[in-house]
Amino acid sequence: MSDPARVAGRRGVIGRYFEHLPVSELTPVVTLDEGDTPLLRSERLSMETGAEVWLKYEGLNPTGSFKDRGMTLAISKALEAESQAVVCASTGNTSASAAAYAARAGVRCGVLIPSGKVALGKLAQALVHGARVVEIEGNFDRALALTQELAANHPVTLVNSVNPFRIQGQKTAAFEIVEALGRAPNMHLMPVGNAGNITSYWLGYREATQLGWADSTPRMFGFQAEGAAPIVRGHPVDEPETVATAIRIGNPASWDGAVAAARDSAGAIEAVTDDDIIAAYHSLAREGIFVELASAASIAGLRKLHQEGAVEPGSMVVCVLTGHGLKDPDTAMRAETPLARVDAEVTAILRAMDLG
Ligand code: AN7
Repeated sequence: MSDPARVAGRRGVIGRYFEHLPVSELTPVVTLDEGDTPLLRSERLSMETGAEVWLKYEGLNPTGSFKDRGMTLAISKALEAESQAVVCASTGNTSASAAAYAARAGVRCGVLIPSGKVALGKLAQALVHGARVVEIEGNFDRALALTQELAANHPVTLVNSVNPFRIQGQKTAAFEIVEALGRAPNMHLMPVGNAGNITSYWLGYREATQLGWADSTPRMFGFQAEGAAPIVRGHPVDEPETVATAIRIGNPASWDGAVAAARDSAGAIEAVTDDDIIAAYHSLAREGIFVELASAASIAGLRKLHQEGAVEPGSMVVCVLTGHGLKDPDTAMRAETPLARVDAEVTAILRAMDLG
């Protein structure tokens, strides 16, 4: 089969990092041209912390989250293995991405989600791409256990990040950061849910040094929400709770990967409060950057480390913004500036706009 990704000039993460991923000429590449996302400098956060703060805006992937980097690989490999169907459990973004890439590949997709805890945009994506979406009364951890059980006994491919191809695909974000900066940052900050992504970044940064693209690796800092912080507590949390539903996870599958990343890089896994996550969400929005709540955990974490005196002045810091704000319109509609309704008349309109 021809490889349309490379014919089109090496686009998508498989096209651009072909030599560094477990693919061959025989792999049918399923891509939506994911990756190559912006690395934005934040003047505000740089001023606030005294560091040089860069934001890896993963919300600009095709389905609006970082999951696409891993999903292009997981679905391509599923197709290579002639799988007819894929399944996943999800807090939302994995299901949106799996549904889109499965549709692209022409394979069936089944999704298991915790009832009432998936943001509207993510659910809409899974449905519109034709996935069979099933809700359970139970959290993500239960859904993942059930999906793993199901995949072990039926001819379907599991595309959660326990699938090693997901981790491989997601490491490409670290490659892009090193390319954009010409070096590795001093500190790398990100949200942690099921802990696949921090495992991926740590792999990517280490490979970047082995390849000679960088001569150091960053200290890795992962942030869980206070009410869903099993790694910080040192034991699984039976009933995780947080406004950041994407990371409402009590027993992360890649727990060991997260611990190793923090330990081996002299970093840490820490918790941030829902209030601090919400504050960070609004301050990013006021800087023109729209993310979902879970992504704002990176910025809440940056502020926490800064307050603890752990951010060196002048050091280079990358914060990952994992998902787009449009994923969760319900949260956005509770914004600080409410919608105004006035008579169709210029004076009243100006007054309502604070302009007259
Ligand atoms: C926006 O979609 O687990 O630590 O099922 O959607 O790699 O799990 C999503 C996780 C961070 C945490 N930010 O990443 C799912 C799911 C956003 C996310 C995370 C998720 P991991």
